[in-house]
Amino acid sequence: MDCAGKLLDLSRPQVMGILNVTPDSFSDGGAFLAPDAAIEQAEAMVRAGAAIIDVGGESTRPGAAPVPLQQELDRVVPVIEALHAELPVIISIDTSKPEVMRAAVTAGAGMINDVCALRRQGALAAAVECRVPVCLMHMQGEPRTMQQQPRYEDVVAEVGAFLQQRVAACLQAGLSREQLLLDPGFGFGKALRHNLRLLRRLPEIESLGFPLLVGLSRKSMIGALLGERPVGQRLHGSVAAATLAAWMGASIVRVHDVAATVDALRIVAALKSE
Ligand code: YH5
Repeated sequence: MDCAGKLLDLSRPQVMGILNVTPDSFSDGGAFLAPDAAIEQAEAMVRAGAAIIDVGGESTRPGAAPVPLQQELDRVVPVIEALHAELPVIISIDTSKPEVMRAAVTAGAGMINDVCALRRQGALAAAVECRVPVCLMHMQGEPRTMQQQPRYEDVVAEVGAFLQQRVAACLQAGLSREQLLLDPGFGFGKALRHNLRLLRRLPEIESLGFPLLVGLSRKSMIGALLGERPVGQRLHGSVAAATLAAWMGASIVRVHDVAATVDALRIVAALKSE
């Protein structure tokens, strides 16, 4: 897959490292220190084998408040410019705002990761202009309230139908098929049973015919399965989940713990090519 001139090898499962550029993630004072700390963290992830760095300036955690446009731009653009200048890695921009997509791609981003699947006003047009791969993710509801009462008749069918609709809207708007990745959106308006069913039946989402990206790292699903384990103690569960997701067909796993996940996916790749 061509990510603004950098090639992403999807013949084996790849790791996307999470780089949060929110105040709580680099809270050692002045905002202008953030790029340095962020670049150091990204460098470590690249050394550990990440193929993509996902830069996000808006928290999409359950209950999180929206971030104003200028603030999101101020957070992510300097970091992307610095990463682009210093690291030979694909940079993904985690945003739902069309203005941030444009600014990020201009600054060097080679992928758009949108948890709203380009449903925001102007996002489809922005993605068409950007000419980089786009990950379309499923979410039921909106971040502030999505975990209050998730409901599905058949979660796999409904997530699949939603993603298919978004693919159709993207093709209609002028995006190319080769540009799209799909993501079932673990934890985004889903109870534990929904997340488990989606993971178990990931091959049905894969059968839509697009590379899959999945994010399970440190999520509450892992905490719940380990007896309400706090977020700092979810490494092993997260690596197990990433391993299974790759085995079930995920092309890219979005994770906090890159080194451990890269090792695990090397085992998956060996088994898949047997
Ligand atoms: C995703 O799945 N997730 S942000 C709550 C947690 C831990 C982690 C401690 N962006 C995804 O990572 N983009 C996020 O509890 C994403 N797929 C894609 N494509 C949420 C997150 C997290 C939330």
